[in-house]
Amino acid sequence: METKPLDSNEIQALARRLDDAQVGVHDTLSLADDVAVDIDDAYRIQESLIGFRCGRGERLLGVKLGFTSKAKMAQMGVSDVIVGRLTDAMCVEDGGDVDLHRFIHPKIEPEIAYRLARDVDVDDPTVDIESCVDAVAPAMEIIDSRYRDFRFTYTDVVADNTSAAAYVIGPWQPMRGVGELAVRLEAGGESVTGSTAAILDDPVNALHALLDMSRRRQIPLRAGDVVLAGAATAAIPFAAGTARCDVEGLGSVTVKGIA
Ligand code: OOG
Ligand code: MG
Repeated sequence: METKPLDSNEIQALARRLDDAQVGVHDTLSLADDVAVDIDDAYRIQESLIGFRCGRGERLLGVKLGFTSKAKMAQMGVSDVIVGRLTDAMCVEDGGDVDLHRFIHPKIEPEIAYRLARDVDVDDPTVDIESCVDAVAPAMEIIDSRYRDFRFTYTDVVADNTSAAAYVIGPWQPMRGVGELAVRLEAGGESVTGSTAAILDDPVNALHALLDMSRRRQIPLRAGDVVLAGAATAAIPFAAGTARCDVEGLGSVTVKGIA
């Protein structure tokens, strides 16, 4: 379907609708029910939404990839890699508490995090993104789609900053291969197991996917930024109590949901 790009007022209004849903902790319906949004529009809505957050004093701390594993693609019915932004308001310390009232219907998923040691010149075609990474860690992401019942289209979820809500990072280790490590996540009496190989065959490939997306979407990658490579398994509900993720040989990370 050919669509006309949305004008900047339309972009802002849709970003406002998603921002209101997040701040007011209420859901909204698919944007696609009301208006034709193409993928370029969707990233413009995400950018506008992040602008509102930064306008309230939030700081950008990194980026996240979504749908880098088949388990997530199958769970959500979306099969293209997407990118979203992480801010300090989403960062929870390892072992820390997180108030469940912040969220609409949170889920949690096991992730691998990378840390950039230097700025990445995304416009340099010869840049080696792997050499810009100095550390890797086990991590968890709390996702909280602003759409009713987590039902969204590909463009909806991009506009909604890829359902990003919170994240927690375990102990950083010097950068090394994490290509095929067993992963286990436990939360709310449920558990799920998988392998880091589920993330694009090797989470390091998420860095290459990120570089490509960052070039296309003009997303800066800066020294100190965190990169979430995407979930290794489907997400499970995040409920009151401790959630824990163990990654074989890499370490563990916990977070506690407070009702
Ligand atoms: C979208 C976020 C996907 C991942 O790790 O694949 C994501 C969602 O599932 O609501 O963060
Ligand atoms: Mg994720």
